[in-house]
Amino acid sequence: MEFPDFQHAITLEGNVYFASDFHLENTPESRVREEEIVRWLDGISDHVQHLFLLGDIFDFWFEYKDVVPRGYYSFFAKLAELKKKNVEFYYFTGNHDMWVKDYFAKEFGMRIFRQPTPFIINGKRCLIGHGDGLDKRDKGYLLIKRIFNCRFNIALYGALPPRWAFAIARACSHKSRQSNSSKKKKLNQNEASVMNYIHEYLQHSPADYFIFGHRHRPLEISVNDTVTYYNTGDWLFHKSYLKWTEGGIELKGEN
Ligand SMILES: [Mn+2]
Repeated sequence: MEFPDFQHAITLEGNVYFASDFHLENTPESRVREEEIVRWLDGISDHVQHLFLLGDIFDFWFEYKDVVPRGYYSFFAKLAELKKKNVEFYYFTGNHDMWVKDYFAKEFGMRIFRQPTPFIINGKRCLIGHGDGLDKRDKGYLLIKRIFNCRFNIALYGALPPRWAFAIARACSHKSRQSNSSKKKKLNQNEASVMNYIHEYLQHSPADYFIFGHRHRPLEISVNDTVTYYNTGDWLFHKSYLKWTEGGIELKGEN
């Protein structure tokens, strides 16, 4: 398990927003969700300077050399508009969109991150990530993640006709969501593993804030007197996000 420290942290200042787990897909329900997200982005467009997308933005994403998945036109149009206003984007890939390659970097100038990464934001040390695979005891998941991240395997998958590739992905994604929603015990275990990671991290390096997604629960947890763990929640149920402006940090959304 790696504990990246703040020696080479990326430093930024200003109005910063964080959101995750939109789980956009090519369905009517997702279109409704997409419009809600676009309205939210529209509402913050006059003062947002940095936008962090903390993963699982798409329920499944796979980009081919000449082709990207259908849909998401309004979302992309809004991102393009924000880019024109010089908003900086930071895209952390999640377990559902780990196969993001260079499309978002090239089209929207996004910086892509695949691991928890240290930032110094408005003077505070923040460790930011999607938040999956933080439990080193979860060997099964970490192995699957390694297999899926292997370049050769990605190339093999890319050789499948898109119709098969997306059918397989849809089946896997729905299965994983079913097992996640039915096992409350697992949810609490996941919470404990995030807290374990944070405590271990703090033994290695000081930090002020830990900001993750993935859990689909908006959370603000005091780790101790000076350290806080925020979870951005999701847009399937909570429409939640983290807002960091001159007034401080606020977790917004439907709880
Ligand atoms: Mn996730």
